[in-house]
Amino acid sequence: MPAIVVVGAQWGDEGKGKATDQLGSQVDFVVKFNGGNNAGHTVVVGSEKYALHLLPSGILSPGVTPVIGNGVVVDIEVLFQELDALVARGVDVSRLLVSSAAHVIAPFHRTLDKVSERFLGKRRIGTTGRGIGPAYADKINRVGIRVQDLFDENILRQKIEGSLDQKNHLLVKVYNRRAITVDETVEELLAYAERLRPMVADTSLVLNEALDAGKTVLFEGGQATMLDVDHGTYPFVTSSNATAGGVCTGSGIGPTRIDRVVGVIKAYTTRVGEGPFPTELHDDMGEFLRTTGGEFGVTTGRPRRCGWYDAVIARYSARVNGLTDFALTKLDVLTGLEQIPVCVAYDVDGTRFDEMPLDQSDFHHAKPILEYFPGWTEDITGARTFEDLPANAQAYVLALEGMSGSRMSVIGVGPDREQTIVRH
Ligand code: 2SA
Ligand code: GDP
Ligand code: MG
Repeated sequence: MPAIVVVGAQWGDEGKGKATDQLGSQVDFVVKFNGGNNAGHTVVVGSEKYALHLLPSGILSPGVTPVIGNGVVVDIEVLFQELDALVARGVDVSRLLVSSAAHVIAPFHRTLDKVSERFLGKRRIGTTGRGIGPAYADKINRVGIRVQDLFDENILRQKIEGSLDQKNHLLVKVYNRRAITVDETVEELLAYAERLRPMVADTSLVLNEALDAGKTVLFEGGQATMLDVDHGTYPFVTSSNATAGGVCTGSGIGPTRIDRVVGVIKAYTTRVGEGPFPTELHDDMGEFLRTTGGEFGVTTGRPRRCGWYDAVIARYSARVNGLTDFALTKLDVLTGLEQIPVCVAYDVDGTRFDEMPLDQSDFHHAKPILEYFPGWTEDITGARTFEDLPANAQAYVLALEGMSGSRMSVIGVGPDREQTIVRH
């Protein structure tokens, strides 16, 4: 399997970090192709717990080359903080490669993200405040700063001037903030340039040559399908393509090279930030899932909104990502429930929808049509084969598989690397 893609099939935090890390021992490269340090991936290895943001989760596997692709937005200050923290814990980070075409999150992007959210008030997106949207907006607006610009002060200065041109007007006149100077931004970005230089590479070339040589490359998605700027619940989305299509544009490999696309999906659903969420629970059950599942943001600490599994979303994800299989996670969190509701379709003002509604307004009004499955009480965290699971847990997985549009090849029964069932 030379090129494998791992993407989130819901609204993020499905356990992509664990899935990527778990495949880490079998791959040569792990590539991030979208997003930035808005991501929060938790990886548990024995008694050690790591929270990764900008760095690919594969960085924890010895022998793997981690790659930050051109589709990522890089906050260089955060990059070095994260690298230093891993080095202090004995992780070898020396192989990291960063695309020369990746865009840079400047300090003013962070400022703009925070002030614009405050300004939006009730209409806010609920961003992570890391400057992701403003950095991607500059990229699309063709006034972005790229990693390669950091190595020529004159070019960097010109780019920053171009980027700040209209922003200072907005900051001063609309947001009532002080203007940001070109000098301070140049100084802040140049501070890291020399340290970054040896990591910078033509990552598209490196990856294509690796695939030609028969190496295995894993592409790790940040955020998820329903947060994708094109296919998610726009405008309540992130600003990148988190679906499998983003792999090609975000790393410089062609679609014909991809062999497997795994959609990571929780046995229930969570969302952090604003936006529609048909199966959301506002009662004790929601609190149960949040507490038992530890559903708090890895980057911001925000409590995650929780609800039941949504098969309409699963089918949609299977379709827009071309999934070859699902990795179902956090099945253990449901242990102890007498019955488990699953959303099989939506009721929108009296009309049944088996697929995602065409119109976003309909999705905002969607009420889940639920089917109920019997629960189990046995502890499943020690299960290592499908047959180790109690009959009701097996039946729940098979029912989800039947309605979700792809095979469930991996089942997570705990946060540790080892707490995984692989179905052959
Ligand atoms: P942004 O900051 O511009 O990308 O925010 C836009 C929307 O995307 C959501 N988003 C996320 N959703 C789930 N998990 C994310 N990563 C962290 C985690 C989040 C955290 O792993 O827990 O710590 O809060 C993530 N990143 C972005 C965000 O909530 C907005 O809805
Ligand atoms: P990501 O953003 O998709 O990588 O996911 P996060 O790391 O933000 O959130 C997933 C959380 O679930 C982390 O705390 C993981 O350690 C944890 N986790 C992953 N898989 C499982 C599982 O199968 N069972 C349990 N109980 N926890 C899991
Ligand atoms: Mg996360």
